[in-house]
Amino acid sequence: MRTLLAIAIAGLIALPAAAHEYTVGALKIGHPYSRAMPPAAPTTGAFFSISNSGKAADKLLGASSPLASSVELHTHLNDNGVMRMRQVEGGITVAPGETLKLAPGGLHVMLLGVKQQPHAGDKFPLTLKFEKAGDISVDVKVEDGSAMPMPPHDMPMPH
Ligand SMILES: [Cu+2]
Repeated sequence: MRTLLAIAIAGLIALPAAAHEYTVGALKIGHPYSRAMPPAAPTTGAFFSISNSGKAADKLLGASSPLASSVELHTHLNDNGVMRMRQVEGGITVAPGETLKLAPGGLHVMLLGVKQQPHAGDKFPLTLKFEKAGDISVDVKVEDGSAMPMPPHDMPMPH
C-alpha cells in the first residue's frame, strides 16, 4: 500500500501541471520560449532548459524548424567587453544530473533565414536532436520582447 501511494505521488509530481515541458528519454526540456522580434528581422533565438536525470551525458547536436531556413547552436563570448555570438562546435553537452539553461546572453538556439517573424503569443515548432535521447519536437512560445532596450540577443535577461 505504502509503495503504491509512493508511486501515485511520484506520478503526480511528474505530471506536467500547467508547465510547458517535454520529456525524451532521461532528458526534460523546460519552457521553450522565444522573444518577439521586429517583422523584418532575419533571425530569432530559442531558449529552454535541459535537465538530464540519466546516468550518462547527452549532447544537443542540433535543431531544425519550419520557421527558419537553418538553425544553429550559438553561445555568447565576451570579446574585450563586446558580446559576440559564436556557433557551438560539436554540440552542447548536458552532464548527468545537470540542468543546463539556454538563455539570452548565453547558450541559445539560433534560427536563421526566418521566413515570417512570429508575434508575441504565437508558438512555433522546433525539433531538437540529441545524441542519445534522439529527436524531440517542442513548441516554442513567443514572448513579448519589446521591453528589451537592445536586440534581445545581446543582453542577458532574468527569467
Ligand atoms: Cu545567435
